[in-house]
Amino acid sequence: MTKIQFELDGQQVEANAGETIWQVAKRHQKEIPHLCYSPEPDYRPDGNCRACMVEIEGERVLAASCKRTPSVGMKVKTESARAVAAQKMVMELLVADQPARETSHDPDSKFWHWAEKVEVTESRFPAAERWAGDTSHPAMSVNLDACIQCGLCVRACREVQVNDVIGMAYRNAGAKIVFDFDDPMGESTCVACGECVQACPTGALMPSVMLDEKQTRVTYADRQVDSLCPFCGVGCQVTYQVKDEKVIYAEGRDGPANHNRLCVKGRFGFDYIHHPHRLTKPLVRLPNAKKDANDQVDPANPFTHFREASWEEALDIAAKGLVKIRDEKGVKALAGFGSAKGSNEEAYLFQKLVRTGFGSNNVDHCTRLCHASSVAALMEGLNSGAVSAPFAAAMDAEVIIVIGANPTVNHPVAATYLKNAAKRGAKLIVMDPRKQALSRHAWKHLAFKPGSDVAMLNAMLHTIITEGLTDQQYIAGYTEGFDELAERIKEFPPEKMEAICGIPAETLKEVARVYARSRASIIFWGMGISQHIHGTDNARCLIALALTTGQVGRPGTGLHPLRGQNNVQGASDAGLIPMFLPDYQPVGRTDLREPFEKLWHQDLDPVRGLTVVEIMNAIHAGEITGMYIEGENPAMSDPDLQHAREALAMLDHLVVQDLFVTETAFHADVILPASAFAEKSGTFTNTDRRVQLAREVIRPPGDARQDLWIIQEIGKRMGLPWNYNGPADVFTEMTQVMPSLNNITWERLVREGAVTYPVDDPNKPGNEIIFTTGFPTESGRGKIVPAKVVPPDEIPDAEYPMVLSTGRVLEHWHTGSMTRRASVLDQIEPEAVAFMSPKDMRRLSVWPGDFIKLETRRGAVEVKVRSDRDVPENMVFMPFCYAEAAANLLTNPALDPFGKIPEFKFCAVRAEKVALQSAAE
Ligand SMILES: Nc1nc2c(c(=O)[nH]1)N[C@H]1C(S)=C(S)[C@@H](COP(=O)(O)OP(=O)(O)OC[C@H]3O[C@@H](n4cnc5c(=O)[nH]c(N)nc54)[C@H](O)[C@@H]3O)O[C@H]1N2
Ligand SMILES: Nc1nc2c(c(=O)[nH]1)N[C@H]1C(S)=C(S)[C@@H](COP(=O)(O)OP(=O)(O)OC[C@H]3O[C@@H](n4cnc5c(=O)[nH]c(N)nc54)[C@H](O)[C@@H]3O)O[C@H]1N2
Ligand SMILES: [Mo]
Repeated sequence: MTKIQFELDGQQVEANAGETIWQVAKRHQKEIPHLCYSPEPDYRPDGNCRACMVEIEGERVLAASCKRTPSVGMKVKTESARAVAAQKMVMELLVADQPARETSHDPDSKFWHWAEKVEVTESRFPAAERWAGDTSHPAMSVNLDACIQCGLCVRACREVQVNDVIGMAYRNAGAKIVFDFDDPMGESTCVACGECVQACPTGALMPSVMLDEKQTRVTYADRQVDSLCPFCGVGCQVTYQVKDEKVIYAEGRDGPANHNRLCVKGRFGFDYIHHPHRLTKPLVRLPNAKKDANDQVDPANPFTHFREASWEEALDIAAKGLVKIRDEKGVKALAGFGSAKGSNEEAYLFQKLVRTGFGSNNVDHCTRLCHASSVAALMEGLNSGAVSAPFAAAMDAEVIIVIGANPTVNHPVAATYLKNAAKRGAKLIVMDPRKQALSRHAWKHLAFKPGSDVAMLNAMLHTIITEGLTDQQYIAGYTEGFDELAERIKEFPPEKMEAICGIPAETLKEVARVYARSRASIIFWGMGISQHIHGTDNARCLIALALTTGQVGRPGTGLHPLRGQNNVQGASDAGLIPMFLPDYQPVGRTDLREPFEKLWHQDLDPVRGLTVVEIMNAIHAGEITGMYIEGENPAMSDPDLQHAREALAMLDHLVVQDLFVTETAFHADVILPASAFAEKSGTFTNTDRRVQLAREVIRPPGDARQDLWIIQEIGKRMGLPWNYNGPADVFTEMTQVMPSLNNITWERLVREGAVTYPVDDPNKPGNEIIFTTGFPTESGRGKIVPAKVVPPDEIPDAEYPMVLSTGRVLEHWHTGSMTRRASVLDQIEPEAVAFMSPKDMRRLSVWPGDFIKLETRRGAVEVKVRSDRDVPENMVFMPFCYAEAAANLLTNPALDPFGKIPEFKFCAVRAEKVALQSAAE
């Protein structure tokens, strides 16, 4: 691209292609006033506020430098008398309409900083009449008297996050920003991502926590710390503002995954760490407190059954109980659940504790309930468990398939990129029995029958193969197993699959053609694919789609299972899996086990351990009697909770390490108070394979301690010669046995913040796109594995006629332990709800807000019902975050044979209206 030479304030300068005058000036250390323009994050310039006017020689009118690009030989003056006078005049006109700085909503805003810099903080002009404020939202305040109609919030809402809630209404002096149809913000469809608040230059939109009742800013941070968001696998980088050792606000940073964007949880969901229920002292079970699966923790009084203890005492009891079982009953009588909410270092140390201290491979974590089946299929086909390309690759794609995932709810910041891509013209295809917010941006939404993914995807493969839409060169060069697929797929013509999946054959063909023919197609998937007894088969079909069409390994193509927890990728890589040592080395392979035995100075168990649900079954069978659970809440997250809770209550010895007395901790013998995300340093690996550094923002409360320290203390007391000096030390050990971390050092992470693996060179960035030339399998080829159509385990019948599907809501995290203690999130979604189609509600004669009873073969709950047109007929959708109506009392524990994942997404349920008195009980 050619560069453009021009003159800036008498100096010869060069502009890159597309660069604006403002940007060139900035590069030359000149900052021109700007209000409606946001260089960081880089929003589309609009040029409406006119604060950035500059003089261009030979032009009669001044130009907005934020928008204007220079041409060759142009002479620009940013500091001429005319330019400065214009900049000042703009400011003076705007100041006239603002509340005075002392009483303004944010005297520290960008607006007042610029007013000060251009020396115009007072105005000769009369103030216009202003719109009233709006405090209807629990997290954000709207004060329109400070609004300068710069439109940044509109761009934030429409162009960046693509939520389309904020608009500019009315004209001229009466113009104002509105939410939806001029609704109060709190009643609008706003999803509280807060992008507008972060963008607003004047304090017209502000986080309510900073304001007093007069809407004047009273809160200023003492300091700020750069870290990450604790919630999902997107891995947003965040700056936390701290006052009096409390986190008061979170802002998005320009991380590689989020580029300043956040969602409601990341921005407003951090205060669970300050909740009065936080554990601040080790707790030991009272001798007379019997364990009873039917006894539930009382949220108002969570500490009954326990007494406080010193760390010495608690750790001794915790470790001695484990040692006793190990020595008396054998190493297989113990098991451990590590955490995908913890760091890589914690995960690594936890699995090392189980493998060397407990003595077996009975270690697992929530990945088993999550993408275990996807990983089983990916390992089988590609010998890799990670994504082939980052989610932002969607921006380079022509066709984007989102199947069995609901990213605007579960990966909201990743979803913004999918929406950006769709706006730019990419064809978005959403495949989900339920409609969702993304459907509105989609070229097609295929609302197929739940549990019929294989039928639908096989029909697509059938079309691709019979119509010759395969990439023969790719198949020949990089794959194996195609001929078998071609043979087997004959059984699955679209015309036949139509009846099973409910999508017309013509639509299936059309979608198949579009996916196969496009220059670049990418597939994103989630729990709708993985959480089935045929989850591995579902994922096999997606892999086959990519391999037969060569839609992988190039920009804009790929396979991306959207990883859930903030560190589920890292925890899996670090070996929190019963069949794999770190970096997916099978425990049974003597040659691959050896390096670990050498490094850890110990022989290791060559037999695969038990998985999450298998461990619960083994407890019932009397085979496992002791457990250590760190940062998981199986008494809410496992399927068939009654069974799981009975297992937890049956244990002779249970050690739980958490932030709260969770439903799981309630059954513990010892509870160890741990550090929350914001209270520790460590590395976390996001869904894109980015290893990112989190920094300790504040100290853990009271006597709560670092997870890493606690795991180490348990290890020492079980006889391990451990002496780690902190996370950097553990990370360094990990790099010795984990080739995935080659060329990533702690120092590099401190310097760069994030590095994507695999990395070829200490000085080069990591590889965002992998499988560019084949796969890390023995043959170097990707294996295509055909899948048969298997129906879900429990089909609706006369007794249980509807389908129960479970999942998530935007504001809550899994078992609710964190988000139901986050004040803003709990205010937005305060009570247990199930979602149903208006038609089914009419059939059951229930109104929104009525209680319904949901009953399956395993249990029953009563819950409020909400009408939702996105839910198909004959389905109930329920989030599993509500302890008072726990969805998992209902779910089916039947497992996928390969990934051992339960069928959370499908079981048979009966729904009925609850008589009023029963609901009130
Ligand atoms: N707000 C919030 N965000 C989260 C989480 C949270 O708890 N709360 N959890 C995180 C974690 S760990 C994970 S794993 C991710 C999960 O993120 P997602 O995978 O998006 O999660 P779900 O909502 O469980 O399920 C996704 C979709 O599967 C659809 N589905 C149901 N049955 C079928 C089917 O038979 N076939 C297909 N194809 N689809 C079906 C559902 O309608 C639903 O829209 O979210 C992460 N993000
Ligand atoms: N019905 C149904 N059930 C499901 C699913 C579904 O879609 N439907 N999805 C499944 C999926 S995908 C997943 S990933 C699992 C999630 O299942 P879990 O991992 O059991 O759920 P979380 O609520 O995330 O549990 C995390 C626990 O760690 C604690 N914690 C948070 N931070 C820290 C920390 O830094 N240190 C320590 N020590 N503790 C911490 C929290 O308080 C909480 O108790 O649920 C599964 N269960
Ligand atoms: Mo998950």
